[in-house]
Amino acid sequence: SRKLMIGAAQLGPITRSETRDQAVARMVALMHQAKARGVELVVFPELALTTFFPRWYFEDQDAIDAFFEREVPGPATQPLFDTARELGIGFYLGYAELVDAADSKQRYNTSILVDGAGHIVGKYRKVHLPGHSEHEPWRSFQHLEKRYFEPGQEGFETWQAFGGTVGMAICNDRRWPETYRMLALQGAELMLLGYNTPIHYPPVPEHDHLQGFHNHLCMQAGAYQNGMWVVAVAKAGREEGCELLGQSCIISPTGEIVAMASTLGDELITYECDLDRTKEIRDHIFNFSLHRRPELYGLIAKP
Ligand code: CDT
Repeated sequence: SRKLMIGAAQLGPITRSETRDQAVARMVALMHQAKARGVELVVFPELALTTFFPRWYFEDQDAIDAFFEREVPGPATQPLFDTARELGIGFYLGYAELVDAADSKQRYNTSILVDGAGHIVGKYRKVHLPGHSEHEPWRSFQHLEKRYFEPGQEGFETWQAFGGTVGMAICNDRRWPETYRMLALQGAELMLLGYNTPIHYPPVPEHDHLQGFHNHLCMQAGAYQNGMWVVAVAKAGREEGCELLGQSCIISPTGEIVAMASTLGDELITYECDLDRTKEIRDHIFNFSLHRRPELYGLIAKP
């Protein structure tokens, strides 16, 4: 067996006035808790350094860019890297990335994977950007990811780290079966994901009571159908008047939830994940090389 002790470090709300230093201090505290519980890898949420700013329409580009990082590690995030090195704990972190070149600027919803020596192992830019790109004043709050971010062009990658093959995804990616399959086809044994999920979905409010169900439904199916561990971590609770789903969880390759957060605040849940358990699924029921029929799946890859 190949056991990896993983911590899912849910964050409670981050207000608009909260500084990056304050958010990072909360994450450093969770890393110390994690160390005391034998954790080797901590997963933080999507856009973990600030409030979930796509809920507001801003015309002033400087106001938008204030939520973005031009460099990571930078002054505010350096303590996360220092703590990783000091404790020998790796982490996944979601943040808004601004690539500020001389003649162009790109903005992505990004996550990085950092090892226990404080080195960046991998970077992922969100592929499935939800929401809308124009201001829609009829909504009680906006979801302007399509306005503020470009979709990642690198797609889904995996990295050799923490004794296994690791993939990353971000929030809305978890609702798409292609995310898991692209990672699994590259051997991912573990998918790490952060999310900010409003309970209220303005276009289809009759689904509001299903947010928790859909969250787990897609990830449990994705874990099982691809035989991999899934670690999914929320920014939760009432943030600037918007209720965000909690229920951060660790899901085994059999699709079972083996650990789940029970609050809407800063909370660490842990589980010792045996990466070899992926074989129970991938050598048998979903043995890709034996049973897949890609010659019949062409439509899936067509626009
Ligand atoms: N952050 C993010 O991707 N949130 C979406 C909200 C629903 S679509 C407006 C999600 O899939 O959880």
